[in-house]
Amino acid sequence: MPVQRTLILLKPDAVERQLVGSILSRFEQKGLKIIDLRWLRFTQELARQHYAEHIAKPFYSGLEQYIMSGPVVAAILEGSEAVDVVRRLIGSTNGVEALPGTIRGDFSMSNQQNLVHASDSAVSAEREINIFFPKREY
Ligand code: 3AN
Repeated sequence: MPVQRTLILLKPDAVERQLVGSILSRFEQKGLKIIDLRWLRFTQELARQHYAEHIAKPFYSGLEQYIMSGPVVAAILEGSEAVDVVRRLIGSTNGVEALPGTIRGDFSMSNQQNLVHASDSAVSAEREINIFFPKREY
């Protein structure tokens, strides 16, 4: 099984609700390795770059407001099949529908304030890692 890297964001609601440690520990307990980690605040430009595929959608302006509403934590996680493993751990987009045992299933009741972003493919992971961690020497 290929070792992959993927990008996660702990979104403003995760930081506000003081769930950063709990969420990061889920990934660590699973066996994923944190390769890099940083705090940042989204600008409008960064939101447009990161959520480029959603700009035309009706929920985009709310999404942009939400992601800019407070600090976030970005991290690179590494492990076997990391992209799919992390997507399964976070659960489906809407916290109301996400299964118990997943991060969204256990901690979120919203389809927007759903705590975590994770890259949805290897191609997205590479694009997103380069956005948030552009100067890597590892
Ligand atoms: P996921 O984060 O599960 O990959 P995407 O990529 O479809 O979901 O959506 C990106 C983000 O946009 C979601 N995490 C959520 O914050 C927001 N979002 C998605 N769908 C909706 C919706 N119908 N209404 C409001 N916000 C949404």
